[in-house]
Amino acid sequence: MGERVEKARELVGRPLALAEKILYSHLWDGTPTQSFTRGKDYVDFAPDRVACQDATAQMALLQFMHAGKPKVAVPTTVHCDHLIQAKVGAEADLKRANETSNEVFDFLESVSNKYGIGFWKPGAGIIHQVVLENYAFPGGMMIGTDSHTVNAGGLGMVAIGVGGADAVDVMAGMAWELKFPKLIGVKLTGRLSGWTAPKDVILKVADILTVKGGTGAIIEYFGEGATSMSCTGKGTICNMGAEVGATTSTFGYDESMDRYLRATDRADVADAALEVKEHLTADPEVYANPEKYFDQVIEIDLDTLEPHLNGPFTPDLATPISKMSEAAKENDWPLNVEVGLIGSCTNSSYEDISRAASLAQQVSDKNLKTKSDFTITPGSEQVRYTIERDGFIETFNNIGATVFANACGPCIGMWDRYGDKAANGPRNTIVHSFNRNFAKRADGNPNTLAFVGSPELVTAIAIAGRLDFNPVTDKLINEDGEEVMLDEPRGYELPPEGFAVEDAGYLAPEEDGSGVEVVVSPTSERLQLLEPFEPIKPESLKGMKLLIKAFGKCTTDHISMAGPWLRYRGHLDNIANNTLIGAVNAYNKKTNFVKNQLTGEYGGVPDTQREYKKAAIKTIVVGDHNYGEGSSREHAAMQPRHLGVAAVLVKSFARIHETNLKKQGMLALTFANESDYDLIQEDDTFNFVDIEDFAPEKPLTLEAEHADGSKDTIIVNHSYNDAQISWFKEGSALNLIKKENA
Ligand code: MIC
Ligand code: SF4
Repeated sequence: MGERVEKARELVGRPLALAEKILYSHLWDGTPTQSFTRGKDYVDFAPDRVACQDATAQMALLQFMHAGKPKVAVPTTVHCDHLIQAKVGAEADLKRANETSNEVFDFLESVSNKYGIGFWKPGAGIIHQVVLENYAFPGGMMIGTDSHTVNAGGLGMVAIGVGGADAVDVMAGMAWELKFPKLIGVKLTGRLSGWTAPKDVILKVADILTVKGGTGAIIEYFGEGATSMSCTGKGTICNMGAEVGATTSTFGYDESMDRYLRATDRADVADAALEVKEHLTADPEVYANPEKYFDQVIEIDLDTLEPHLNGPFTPDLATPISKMSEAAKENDWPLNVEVGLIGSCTNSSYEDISRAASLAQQVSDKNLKTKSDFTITPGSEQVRYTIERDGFIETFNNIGATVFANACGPCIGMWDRYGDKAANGPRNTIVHSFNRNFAKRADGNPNTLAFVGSPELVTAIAIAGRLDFNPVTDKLINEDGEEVMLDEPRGYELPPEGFAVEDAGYLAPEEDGSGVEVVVSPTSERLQLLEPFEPIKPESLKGMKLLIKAFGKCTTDHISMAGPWLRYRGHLDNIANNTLIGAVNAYNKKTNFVKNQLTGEYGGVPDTQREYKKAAIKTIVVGDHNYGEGSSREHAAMQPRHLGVAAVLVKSFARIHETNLKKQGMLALTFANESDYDLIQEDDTFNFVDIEDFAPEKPLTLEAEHADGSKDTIIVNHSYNDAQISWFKEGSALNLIKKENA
């Protein structure tokens, strides 16, 4: 690493930030030979590891099976966490998941075994927590098929969320391409104390940057406030960097990381890191004069930072807790909090749980009664086992908590809160320490307002039962009718008696997996082998129809909803039946109700699109800013592709989704002139007039023919390079890999 960093410093001709050191020391070609322009140059990288979770691994591995390789080229793991529904509690829920999803778990286990992939069984924990505990290491680079892979930045990595097709590149031993990111520096002055937690740092950053402000950038945190914070707290901040669209976030190596590595049984990694520690943080000049080296600098003073709640429906709508009373009144947010949920991949460290437990303990100490329901989803079996040993689970049980399985559960709609009545559920408020709060995300109910806060604040609010409870200033009335205040949360950075676990839930693959058979039943409704996509022919890009013009926020949850649909993640044709059903039609403001131009009738998006497909007519999807925000799920690209959508034209894209569209051989385009979005009409027919000249940095021309015979010419931009244009021409990136390996 040292040699490569020195070479990079020489080529770039100035001191380097940590992110640059990691990027330049992971070039596919080895030692750097040129300096790259941030935000412009596409660069080939060689990540050290890959991680996949069950909901995305199915598609990733189905694609990998086509790559023609006997084994994965870099260490890879699969984690079963998303497919476990939270309903009653850990034990029963896990049992049910093992019954209902055994076909998928068996598939993932056998593919892992065959191709040399480490397998983490259902119940072992959530991918990002397990990665932080076992695999993340300072100065490393990894990719993962989940947007919150960025969590590993807490241990000083550059860890990036990608679609499955990107993971296939790396697993197949090929380079992984990324546009060299821009750099945002966040200087943390002061220190966290009292009620303020690491979560509040990222809630504040989300307020400043908004859901798209980090797009194309790596956020690097530094300053006294960074080094004085725990490693797992850093993980939380990096985790939620996905919510501002950042490529990833990271922190320089410090003693908190050393402590965490040693506590998680990796003294060897800590020792190795110490030997190269000057390369595991930025050059001193960079943090001394950040404005000179970063594209943007943000400063946050932790001494004055207040606890925040972000939401509802978007993670960047930040309200400091002291302003919540006013904000809730103004917006008519229900003040009664029905459920407080802590845990998830974002916030389930020993520190988080112990601090939350110190509040739960005060319920009995001060003779209070917890007003809201309360749930905990531990991030890993190791954390769960340790907090149980240390009595915290009992403390939570005493306030009537439900402990869900070590899995995603309520964070991704796998929360059976309303049975089959979710769609028309009542208007209500919940608070959680997860990361996303898009409509319907937790419980499928469009009328649930979810607010994101630290586990400490969520616990305090659940005790009080009110959204506007400010534990810093407000009193509670206890069961004796006395006024009491909650003491500030207290906890432990790491378990004083060390971590412990009986069965962490890991299965190592066989040394030689060539004999392992992978079976996919042709009649399965959960799994379906993939058929290669046919290239989109230039002729078919004339006479296209509009499928939907999406209005406002259109996240991957709107394009390919999770929750009940997670069960079809391995079956492209079945999951395609949810395509864009959450997107709001700009012409009637309804969801899943679009005009079929062939019949003039209105119907659901997937059905309408299947009609176009039958008639061999390609379609186009139009959208607003940050289209495809959120998840890494490539289903959001593969489903429209499978159904015959050829182009997605928007004001701007979220990074992973844009790449996913390109990888699947589609056209991902942006309006050169944003206001042209308004020119698109419901009955339009589209012609790409110069697609034959598709070339890097050359805009394309789209003609929109309106029903009255008039026409508009719309100039559209794209960010394809030569290689990506060949994905389009071959039908998909995978088709190209297959051709090259044939
Ligand atoms: C999420 O948090 O949205 C998910 C579910 O973890 C997704 C992955 C998926 O859709 O399977 C993500 O963040 O990438
Ligand atoms: Fe799972 Fe939620 Fe984390 Fe996504 S954000 S990995 S759904 S816990």
